[in-house]
Amino acid sequence: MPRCYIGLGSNQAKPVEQLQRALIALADVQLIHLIAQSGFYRSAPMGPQNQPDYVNAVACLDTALDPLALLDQLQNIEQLQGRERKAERWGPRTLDLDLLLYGQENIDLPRLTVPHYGLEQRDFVLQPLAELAPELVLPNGRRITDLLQACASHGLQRIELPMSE
Ligand code: A4P
Ligand code: MG
Repeated sequence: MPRCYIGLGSNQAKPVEQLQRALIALADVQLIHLIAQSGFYRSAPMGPQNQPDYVNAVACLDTALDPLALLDQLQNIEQLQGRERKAERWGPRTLDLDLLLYGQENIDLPRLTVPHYGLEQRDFVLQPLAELAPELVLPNGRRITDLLQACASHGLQRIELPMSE
C-alpha cells in the first residue's frame, strides 16, 4: 500500500478541534490506515493578512484507495466540517485537507496534482512533515530537510496540547 501524507490546516471555528476531528474522521475511513500524526503548529497566514492565524499538521497513512478515491474522502471530510469554498484565494477556512504525497507518484489530473504544488515552499507543511519523516525524499529527488532549511518562515510555533501524545 502506498504511504501517503496529508496536510491539515484550519483558521476558523476552533482550529485545534477541527484538526482533531479530521484526524478521527480520517482514521475511520475504510481502507485508510492512519500511521502517525505530527504535532500541531500555529502559523501566520500565507496570503491575505486580514485573517486569523492557522493551525497546521500533517498525517501519515497507508491506503488501498486510489488517489482520486482518497481525494474524494478528503473533500467529504472537509464538507462534513462545514467547509465553504469561496472565491478569495487563500482565504480563511474551517478545514483544508491537501494530499501532499501519494507514495512516490507524480499525478497530473484536472482534479489532482501530486506532489501538492505548495509543498516545497511552505514551512507549515515541511516542518510537520520533517517531524514525521525526516528521511523523506520527494519524487524529484529533493530532501524534505533541505527544503525546510531553504524555506521562508511563517513564524511556526508548536502548540502544546494538554490531552494528546
Ligand atoms: N487539488 C489539486 N491537487 C490537490 C491536492 N494535492 N490535494 C484540487 C487537494 N486538492 C487538490 O482546492 C481546490 C482544488 O484543488 C480541489 O477541488 C482539488 O480538486 P480547495 O481546497 O478547494 O482550494 P484551496 O485550498 O482554497 O486552494 P489552494 O490554492 O489549494 O489553497 P492552499 O494552497 O491549500 O492554501 N496559511 C497558513 N499559515 N496555513 C495554511 O494552511 N492555507 C491556505 C490555503 C492559505 N494560507 C495558509 C494556509
Ligand atoms: Mg486545499
